[in-house]
Amino acid sequence: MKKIIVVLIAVWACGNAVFAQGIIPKPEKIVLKDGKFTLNGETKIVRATGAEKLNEAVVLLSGYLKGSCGMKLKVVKKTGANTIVLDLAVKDLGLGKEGYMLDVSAGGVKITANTKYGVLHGIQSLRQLVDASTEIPQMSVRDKPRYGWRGLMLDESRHFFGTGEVLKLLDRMAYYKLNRFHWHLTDAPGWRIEIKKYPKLTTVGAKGHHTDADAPARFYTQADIKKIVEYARVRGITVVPEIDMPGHAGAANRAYPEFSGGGSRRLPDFTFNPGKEATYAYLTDILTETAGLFPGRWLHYGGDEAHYGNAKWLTLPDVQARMKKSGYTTLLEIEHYFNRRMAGVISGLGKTTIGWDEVTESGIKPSQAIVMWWRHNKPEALDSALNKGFKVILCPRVPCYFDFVQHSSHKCGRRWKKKFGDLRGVHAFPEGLIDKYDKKAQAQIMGIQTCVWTEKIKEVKRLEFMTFPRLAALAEAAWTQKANKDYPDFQKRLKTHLKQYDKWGIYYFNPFDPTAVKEPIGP
Ligand code: TNX
Repeated sequence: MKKIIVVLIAVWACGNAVFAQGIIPKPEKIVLKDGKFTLNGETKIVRATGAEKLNEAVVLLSGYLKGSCGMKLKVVKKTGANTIVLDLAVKDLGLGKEGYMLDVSAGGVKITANTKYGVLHGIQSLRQLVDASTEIPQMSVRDKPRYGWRGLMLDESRHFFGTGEVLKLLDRMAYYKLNRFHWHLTDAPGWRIEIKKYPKLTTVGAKGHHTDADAPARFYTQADIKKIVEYARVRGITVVPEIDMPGHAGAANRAYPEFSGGGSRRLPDFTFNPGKEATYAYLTDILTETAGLFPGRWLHYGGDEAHYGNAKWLTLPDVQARMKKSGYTTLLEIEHYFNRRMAGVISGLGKTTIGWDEVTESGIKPSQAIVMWWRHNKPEALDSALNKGFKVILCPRVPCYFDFVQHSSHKCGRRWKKKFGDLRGVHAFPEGLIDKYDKKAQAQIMGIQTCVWTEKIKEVKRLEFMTFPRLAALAEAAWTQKANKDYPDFQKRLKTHLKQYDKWGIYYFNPFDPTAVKEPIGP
């Protein structure tokens, strides 16, 4: 009796809206069938024989179902009725590295994919179905992503959120099949990554944030980072650290002023000194330690906005000497020299460099680096990167920066000549922008990501408000093929997801009722 009550409560807690097409991002193909499969306390999870690589996925799935419905399902070896089977395909399914098949029949659920990444995505689709209802309509789903890079960048220099928030964000990214977490860990207000060789980077550099220069030091220890990287890995997410240079170096320069290249009145000590040999040794040490903490293929070294605060370079003897030696006459040339040299360091560490789109003109090789196109007002920068043969990640301010407002009524957040990133605009991206490129250029586009800059985001409530539900729209923009995108249909599915946000306690913007919650105003 007790068991029945537990199961009944569990079923109720999962909600009762049966909505098969409620999956976001929208799968490539769903064939709905008659009948249902009802998940209950007796359902068992099966990891197919030989698919040892799915052991972690089994644990993940069973945790999700417990979280969603309170059911602690048994994991067994034998397939049978009332089971959820996870399997790796023996023969190529034609769904690439991340695609999957999800079959719901009277006897249960089966998820099959070429790799564990595909199985993980299948699990997220199942999780969304179960979140909507334990009565799952019978269906067969064949799905794969449009782009391989589906990312979110979080700026934790301006304001620091901490391990708990990052883990939550990673889990929500996984829910939406996003697979790259780009971590902006260094900038002027604070240095957030422990580097053992240079302890002052955190004892001094981690003090303060964008709105209070005297706030106590907040940063990630190497142990914290390992935990976060591992949490992400299990969910199929690669963490990409960014150590910004030669600009946005203020926090590091407070700790080690000997490597500062000066700044401007508004941005003091904005740059590293690109003329000093010791700077290169110092930054190489930092990147080497960083590379050791992040097993992923990529290291982001910023490269943006150096001209904002590099006027002092003209007065530094080391820089003058370097310029003379190399025959440079402009600051841009020495900036490019710096970019090339540091990209070489990253290559030497066995990683691929990522830089903001300013690095395109530096003379670095397209085989060595990936460009993130962010200056939406400079479409020529995207043209140039593609022409030169770079692989590119699209994250133009509008509509990809989530520090921009998402609704005309919003008071806090950025706009660019009145433009901002509303939900529809995020969902419609990158159509329109990329149509003019030929096949070859389009194939160089690795994917898209949002960047959550946090000058005006200090509290978790505001972080959530700016991120949700736009993250769902971004995920669909990155995953779903153009021909399959349908905004009204997305809105319908999103309604189910907003209910899920309520259960999770997310403070989100409700596009169907813009005054439902108060806009949290940032600093
Ligand atoms: C530009 S994007 C920046 C960031 C700011 C952001 C605010 C980029 C490469 N640089 O430093 O935080 O705008 O929207």
